[in-house]
Amino acid sequence: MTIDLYYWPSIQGRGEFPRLVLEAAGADYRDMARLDDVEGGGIDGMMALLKGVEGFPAPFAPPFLVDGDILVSQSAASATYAGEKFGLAPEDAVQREWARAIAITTSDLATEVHDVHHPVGNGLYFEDQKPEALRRAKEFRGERMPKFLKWYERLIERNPAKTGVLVGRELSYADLGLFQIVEGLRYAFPKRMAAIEGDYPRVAELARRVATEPRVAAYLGSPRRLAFSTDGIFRAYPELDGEA
Ligand SMILES: N[C@@H](CCC(=O)N[C@@H](CS)C(=O)NCC(=O)O)C(=O)O
Repeated sequence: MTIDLYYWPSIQGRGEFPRLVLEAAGADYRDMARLDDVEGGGIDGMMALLKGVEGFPAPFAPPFLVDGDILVSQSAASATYAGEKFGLAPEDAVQREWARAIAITTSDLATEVHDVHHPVGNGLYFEDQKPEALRRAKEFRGERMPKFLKWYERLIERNPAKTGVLVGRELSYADLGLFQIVEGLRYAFPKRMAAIEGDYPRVAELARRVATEPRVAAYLGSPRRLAFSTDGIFRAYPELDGEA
């Protein structure tokens, strides 16, 4: 049965976390907000579900998945659901839990990245919160980026399987999330990433490996993969970047 992904049509945003999993798994899915010609598709279809339709809990915000009568909201929960359903998750119960925690931490990091350009309020333009964004960016680049990247690096290093992945033996949705983070940070903070990426060789190698997985590579080269932009979570504002 087809699984439906609901997210804003024109940005990668948080929708990219479940989307990457669906693509990497070769899942039969529909990207609903991009499908104006499908019943229940387009932005109107997404908004209807957000308002609440009979039989579903109304999610607070996209992304969310609809799989038959199951609705899964939150980017981390959606990526987890798709990963576990389509075999891109560890089998072992302990590692399955660990993968879930990694995905939620990745979602926390995405929020921190977003809050660099919107430190005061989501409803304000970046231009209206620039001094605060500059302060936040300095702290994010100096403290938070290295802290998160070091954490991922250690997970790979200390994973007893020694297969270069974050958890378990095989590539999982947790690794796909890290790939998206690395790509996004390279886009939004190119100078900072160039300065520190070499400190996290396992992270860089894992991101490279994800990008060359045949289904992921095909997706990345397709029109389905939207470009990063200054409307998404990761935004390339040069004034927020720096080597230090
Ligand atoms: N923690 C949620 C955050 C969801 C979220 O903030 N979605 C954004 C798009 S990336 C949105 O449309 N938010 C609308 C709102 O917060 O009012 C997740 O990871 O899915």
